[in-house]
Amino acid sequence: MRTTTSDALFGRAKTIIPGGVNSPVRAFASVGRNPLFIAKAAGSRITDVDGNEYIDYVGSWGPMILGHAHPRVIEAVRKAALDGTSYGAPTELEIRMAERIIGIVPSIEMVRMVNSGTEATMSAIRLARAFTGREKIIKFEGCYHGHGDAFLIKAGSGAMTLGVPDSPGVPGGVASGTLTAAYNSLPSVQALVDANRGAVAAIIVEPVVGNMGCVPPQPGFLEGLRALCTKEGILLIFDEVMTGFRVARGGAQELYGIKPDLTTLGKIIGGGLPVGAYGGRKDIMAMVAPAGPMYQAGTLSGNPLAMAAGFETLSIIKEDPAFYTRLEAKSARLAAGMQAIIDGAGLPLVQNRVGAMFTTFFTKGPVTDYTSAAVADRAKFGVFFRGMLERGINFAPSQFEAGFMSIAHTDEDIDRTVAAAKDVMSAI
Ligand code: KE4
Repeated sequence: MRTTTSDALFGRAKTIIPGGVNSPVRAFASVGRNPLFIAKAAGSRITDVDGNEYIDYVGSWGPMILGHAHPRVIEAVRKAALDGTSYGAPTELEIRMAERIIGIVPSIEMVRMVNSGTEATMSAIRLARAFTGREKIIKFEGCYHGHGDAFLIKAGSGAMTLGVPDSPGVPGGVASGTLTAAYNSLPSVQALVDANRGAVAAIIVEPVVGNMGCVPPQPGFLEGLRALCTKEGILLIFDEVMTGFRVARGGAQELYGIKPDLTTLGKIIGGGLPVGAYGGRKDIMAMVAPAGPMYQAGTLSGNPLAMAAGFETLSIIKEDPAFYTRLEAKSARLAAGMQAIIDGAGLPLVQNRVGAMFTTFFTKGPVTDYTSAAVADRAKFGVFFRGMLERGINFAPSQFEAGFMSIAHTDEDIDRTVAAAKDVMSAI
């Protein structure tokens, strides 16, 4: 496929934007080719500036669960824009958005809108420290909670992809406040809690990991975290920025029946516009300014356009009782097709999937944590990624990211994806 325009734009971009992109994973650094510059998208498809069209499984890294440019979402944003783009003052739609989120996510009694997943997790950690009076947090190796200082310790996503899980620039004092455990290992968490008794404010976890590739919780893991947090007076924070409204209507907490103390959200609740949120128990959220002393603020938090896009997205999902059943059928169809290729050729690959988020790891597996994910063959994944792109299929450009199905993907899209994968994998 011809990508001369994208290549030229990348050359221009690199001179004035760090790495030529506004978020590292977009640079395709780990998959051995220049990134595509996108011109437009609709439904399950994206089109690059050279006119190449792709079936898209990135979906803006999760937000586009309805598919790109859903007409009702576009219309909601267009209508809202006619009345202004931001007021810096409260609006009724923010109340309706809060009611909608509270009505769907089991553990959220009160919620604050922010502008990104990173803002949501940074705020949730500050709130946990304010509420408990404790300072340390526990996160998991390979989990990514945005680029806040406290989280860039053995982080996943782009940090893992680029091999900088511990970023420079994070002060030692901050890093020492973050303890890291192994995902799916309750003993590793217990050991940290025992060694820091009374000092741990929160455990923050991706209830289904997307940021070392998709890694589901083993049976009992989330339940164990819940019990440990309850026993030790530690707040359990589910980072559902990716899993929220993705793996089930009420997110992973509905799917696994676990009630966290705080939840962070993002991506889907913005319908593609910049939105994050954190919420949970009323007694905890009551500490957030101006109701309480814990300060957090944002010029564009809850702005009319983002609320319009997010509210319409959640409304469309809410109106369709069969939404997640249909989404599951699409995701299962793709997984079955891929598994048939793996089994048929006896390939040393393993698929992890929870609902409409998934990863094919280039290792025999099982992949249950950072260590077992990190051994995946990145070079082979790069060959797979480039081969699929050449055949018009856009997968996540990193072995350590999840892919996303939308309700707009058709059986024809999926069958074409499987056929392309069969072709590419026969040559790896
Ligand atoms: P943002 O600040 O990028 O909106 O959200 C940070 C974040 C927090 N928590 C989880 C579980 C997340 O997955 C993310 C962001 N996800 C990545 C994709 N793995 C965003 C893509 C990117 O960094 O460009």
